[in-house]
Amino acid sequence: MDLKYVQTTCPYCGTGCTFNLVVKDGKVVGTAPYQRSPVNEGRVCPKGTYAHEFVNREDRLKVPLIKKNGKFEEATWDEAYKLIAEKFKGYKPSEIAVLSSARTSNEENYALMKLARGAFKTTHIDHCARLCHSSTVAGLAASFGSGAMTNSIDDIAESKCVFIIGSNTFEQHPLIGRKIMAAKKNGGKLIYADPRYTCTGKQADLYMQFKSGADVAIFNCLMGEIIRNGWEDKEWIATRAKGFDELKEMVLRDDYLPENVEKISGIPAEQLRTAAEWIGTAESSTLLYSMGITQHTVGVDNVKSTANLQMLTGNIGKRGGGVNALRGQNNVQGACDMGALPVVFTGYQKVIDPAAYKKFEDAWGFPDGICAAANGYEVTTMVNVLADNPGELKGMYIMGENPMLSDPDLTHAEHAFKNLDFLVVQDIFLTETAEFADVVLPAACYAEKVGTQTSTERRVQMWRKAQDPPGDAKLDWKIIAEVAAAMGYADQFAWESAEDIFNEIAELTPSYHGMNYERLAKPEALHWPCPALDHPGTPILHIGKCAHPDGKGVMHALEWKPPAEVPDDEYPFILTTGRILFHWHTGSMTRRSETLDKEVPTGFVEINTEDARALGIKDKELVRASTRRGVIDVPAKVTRDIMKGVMFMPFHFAECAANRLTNNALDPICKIPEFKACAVKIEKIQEA
Ligand SMILES: Nc1nc2c(c(=O)[nH]1)N[C@H]1C(S)=C(S)[C@@H](COP(=O)(O)OP(=O)(O)OC[C@H]3O[C@@H](n4cnc5c(=O)[nH]c(N)nc54)[C@H](O)[C@@H]3O)O[C@H]1N2
Ligand SMILES: Nc1nc2c(c(=O)[nH]1)N[C@H]1C(S)=C(S)[C@@H](COP(=O)(O)OP(=O)(O)OC[C@H]3O[C@@H](n4cnc5c(=O)[nH]c(N)nc54)[C@H](O)[C@@H]3O)O[C@H]1N2
Ligand code: SF4
Ligand SMILES: [Mo]
Repeated sequence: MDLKYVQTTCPYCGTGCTFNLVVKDGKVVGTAPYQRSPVNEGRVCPKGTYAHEFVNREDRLKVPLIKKNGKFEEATWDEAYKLIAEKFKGYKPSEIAVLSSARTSNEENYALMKLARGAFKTTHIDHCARLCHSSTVAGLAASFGSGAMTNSIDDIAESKCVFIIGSNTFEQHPLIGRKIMAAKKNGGKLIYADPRYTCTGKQADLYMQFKSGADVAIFNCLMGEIIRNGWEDKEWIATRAKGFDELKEMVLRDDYLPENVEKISGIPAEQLRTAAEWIGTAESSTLLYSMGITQHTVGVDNVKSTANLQMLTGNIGKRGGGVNALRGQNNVQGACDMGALPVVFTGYQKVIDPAAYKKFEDAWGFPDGICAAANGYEVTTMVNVLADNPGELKGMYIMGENPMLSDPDLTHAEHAFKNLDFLVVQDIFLTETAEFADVVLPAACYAEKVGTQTSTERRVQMWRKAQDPPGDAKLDWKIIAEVAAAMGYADQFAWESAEDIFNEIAELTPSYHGMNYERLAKPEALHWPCPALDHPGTPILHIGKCAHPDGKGVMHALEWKPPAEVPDDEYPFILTTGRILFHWHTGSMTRRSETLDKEVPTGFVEINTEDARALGIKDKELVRASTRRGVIDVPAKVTRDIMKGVMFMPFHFAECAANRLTNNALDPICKIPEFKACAVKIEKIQEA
């Protein structure tokens, strides 16, 4: 048989595994191991194994669609471009909003950022990082001066104590899970804190179960214990940190004594003492977190707390240490790096910094200038503005996001999107959001592209083309360049390849400056910052000094605050939401993957066994879940693995969408919604 093997990077999570796509007669038919990647060494999780299954699905988008009288009709690319250009030229820049995509490459995010700021001249560009790690970007930047995972994935295996809080690593970053097992084999201890006894928790040496929303109290308690026992790293604090005295005063308060934090969190005081001892006395201790920490109205405080603990114990800028924020989507790190955020150009160069602004204005050379030198709206603000001030935003361009299932409080989000005058959605499938669009543009998927993506450990790796896109579907960056040309900006988007775009990025972005396709094609690729062609890249950040101008790390004294909505008589349980191993977000790809869909065909709500008994609910029974925002019917999954009083629901399933229930209360700094805690009522469905 004539098979071709094309090395590429996984299109799902931020771990950044490499595998081969198997190609037969010009079509992708399977995946096969690629042994030389230092990240996954030939292994992948189920999503990687079956990452070919959605690629050639019949229902891939193949032609542009234009909605006429409420119905989609097939159109030519020229008709679609003409309509888009006409509409967007008719709006003021401030009336246009753009959502970029952590599913697409760096080159495509850069192209869309340039389209937004250069051609549409709007400041309103953002993407799903807002719903994900915006707390990390804000919190770690305040602590260290830079908002990324500090150490490499490989480095986790060297740690003598791995503390995981708010990350179900074995299901959501499975190949990072392997490094945790390696650390255990090397004699490291594993501490796991989560409201659910997940498969990650089942590997732990110490498991602490707690009520969603107690994180800052837990961190303050651990730090109080460490200081009371003299386990803090006095030298690190004296030479590298600011703010220790205030932090110390806060965490030593009686409120944060283990017995008191037991009352807030439900974790037995003895377990808190043990955790503090293991973290405080280990030769090296790493901290891993993800959405359990970030998706709260106190998300930024939670993130700063992780940094506080790691600085206190001298675990920053050190092998086997670090604050390892596990980034979610395959290229969410890259989408942020590329400036698909409302406040920065590439490499976090601020739009309001006159020097950075001039640099991009000059380099891009738009004859009529670029966007205002001002900050734009975050995703969550866009939705609120649409709902509350109809007419303020009129046109929206969405590439590779599905907010009509991933946004909090979907009833509110739908009401908001209905207030748009004109919506363009560029996707690979007709998603819930695409159904809302006026124009749908069919895009090529990862298997059809050349490009780069940046994994959670800041490693920039390549996608390689294995087959042609279906029908008339086009590369995302090509579509963007052609929209720009239709608006009269062909010269600024005259790229011939993704590599041309990458070279433009490298030119304008100090942390990517030393990268090019030749260097990135090597199996180990490069970690940013990589400022020069002879620079080897930077697997570990903050060695010797932090990224703040004075080189110091900043400790923050933080008080614990409860979630925006807490249980009461009417809504007596805490609802938390998240993910499962076999599915991806809004299911657009995994629910179209036969093997994955068969594993878990629909949603569920996890209910503690005792709570279920009190409610008279049996396993697999359809129950009604309601919050102040919505009602859904969903099968119950009765389990001892979830804390009493807490319910968990994955958000992958449109037919029982968790986001009908969630709360769009936001963190005041980073504007992330509180996906991880709201108040819910669960009832038996009474037969009619
Ligand atoms: N299979 C799969 N993998 C994925 C994804 C996917 O959709 N499917 N998505 C990717 C993306 S974009 C992301 S951002 C990551 C997310 O990766 P994770 O953050 O690991 O995933 P989640 O399930 O959202 O939440 C993690 C854990 O937080 C716990 N939790 C709930 N409430 C709280 C709380 O108040 N405090 C704390 N500390 N923990 C709490 C939940 O019980 C859950 O086990 O996963 C990535 N990987
Ligand atoms: N309740 C609840 N809600 C949540 C969360 C939670 O924990 N709980 N987590 C939040 C988080 S962390 C995240 S990251 C968001 C994710 O939210 P979204 O980003 O909205 O979710 P996805 O399903 O990943 O959407 C990506 C879209 O990109 C399309 N796509 C894939 N590849 C390509 C491509 O190459 N080109 C183009 N043009 N399109 C492509 C897919 O078909 C899909 O429609 O959800 C958030 N929502
Ligand atoms: S761990 Fe993540 S990157 Fe690796 S195969 Fe699984 S989904 Fe893909
Ligand atoms: Mo995410």
